[in-house]
Amino acid sequence: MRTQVAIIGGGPAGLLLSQLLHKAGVASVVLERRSREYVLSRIRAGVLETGLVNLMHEAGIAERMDREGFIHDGTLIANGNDQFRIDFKELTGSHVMVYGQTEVTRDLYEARDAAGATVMHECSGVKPHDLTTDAPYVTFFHEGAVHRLDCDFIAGCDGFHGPCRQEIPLSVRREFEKVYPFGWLGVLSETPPVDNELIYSNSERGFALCSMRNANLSRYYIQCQLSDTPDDWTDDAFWDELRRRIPEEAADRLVTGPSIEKSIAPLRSFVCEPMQWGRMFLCGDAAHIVPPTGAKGLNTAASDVNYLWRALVAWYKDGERGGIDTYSETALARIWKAERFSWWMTTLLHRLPEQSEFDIRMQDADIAYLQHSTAAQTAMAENYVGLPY
Ligand code: RFL
Ligand code: PHB
Repeated sequence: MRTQVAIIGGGPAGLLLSQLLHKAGVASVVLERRSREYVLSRIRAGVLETGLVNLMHEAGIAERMDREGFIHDGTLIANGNDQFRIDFKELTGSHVMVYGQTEVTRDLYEARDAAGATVMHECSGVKPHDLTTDAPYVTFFHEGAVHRLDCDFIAGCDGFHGPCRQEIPLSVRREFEKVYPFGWLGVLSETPPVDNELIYSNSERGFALCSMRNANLSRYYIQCQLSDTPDDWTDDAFWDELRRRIPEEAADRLVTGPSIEKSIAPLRSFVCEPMQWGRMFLCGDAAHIVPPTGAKGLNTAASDVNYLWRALVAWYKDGERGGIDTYSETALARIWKAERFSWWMTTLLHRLPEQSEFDIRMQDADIAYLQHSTAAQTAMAENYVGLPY
């Protein structure tokens, strides 16, 4: 088999890259380890920056998002019962789109199918070879046979646990990591959201987030112990704890119901440098992870895709290799800013096990500054809606 770009990983990064390349006349093959049903059953991010929304338009997959997604012009921040709003529209002229990652992925699969693209599921033993030559290739098992895919370039869109990052020799690879001493317990329920905007809440009992997918589908999170399992939390225990962590007037309005999904995610900040090695380029979670507090996971994957797609198209259409050579540098410059913002939002809003009274006063002062300073709100809003590509 031969293609121009071999894409390892059929999550949002890999599929979006494949679709954008297709629109520009560049061929690709996507190799995914899991079944399509499995990929589509993962409940993850829900907030899209304008940059990603624009890429979806460019990729020709925005129709359902434009119809069913919700534009949010602001968000609510709470500290105990104190609540204030950050007005994205007034402060930045921009907004975010609330539309689930699962829906983005579904729209991408449909577009790839409609274009007759090759997306191979349940591939195992995927391995890139000869990355520092002009003729890289990938080997893998599929339906009981060994396959070889020759290509010009390889995109490693294989998530945090994928094999591509490991191909960068240890002598050049640097990894930066911070693991947070708590997790997020998330619940999806077929109930109307408690507010028409998101509520990020710091409380004495820990962090809580009220989010949504649509008018009758809510997504809620609470900070939990890393040792907790979803089975430790009955639905009633979850709702009780959530009520205690959000402002009273919101707790009074909260509509509860059975959970239709319940999961725990650990929180981590991680960056791998460089993001390219020879003819292989890393995109998304394969290269970096953010804690979900700033809603940046999917959005940083999209910004990598933006740079890589443009660089590859410039190579194929104009023989221009500047974008390819500087991909890692360009992508990392934006990634580190998203890492900083996600770390800051996480530190601002969570209770840490070793936090002293002084640390809590610092957190309170930071939130009060955000509440009363237009400069601080503008900085928060500009990062939340997404820094320019
Ligand atoms: P993905 O979505 O992990 O996709 C990578 C794909 O690569 C496949 N793969 C392989 N394929 C072939 N061969 C191999 N050896 C392979 N190994 C792995 C995987 O099966 C998968 O399909 O990464 P991508 O495309 O970079 O997209 C990034 C986003 O998915 C991610 O940043 C966000 O979802 C992060 N994230 C969240 N972000 C938010 O902004 N808000 C959230 O609420 C939020 N919740 C989450 C999350 C990530 C989670 N993970 C990774 C455990 C909740 C969870 C549980
Ligand atoms: C979500 O809706 O899943 C969501 C929203 C905002 C975040 C994280 C997760 O910061």
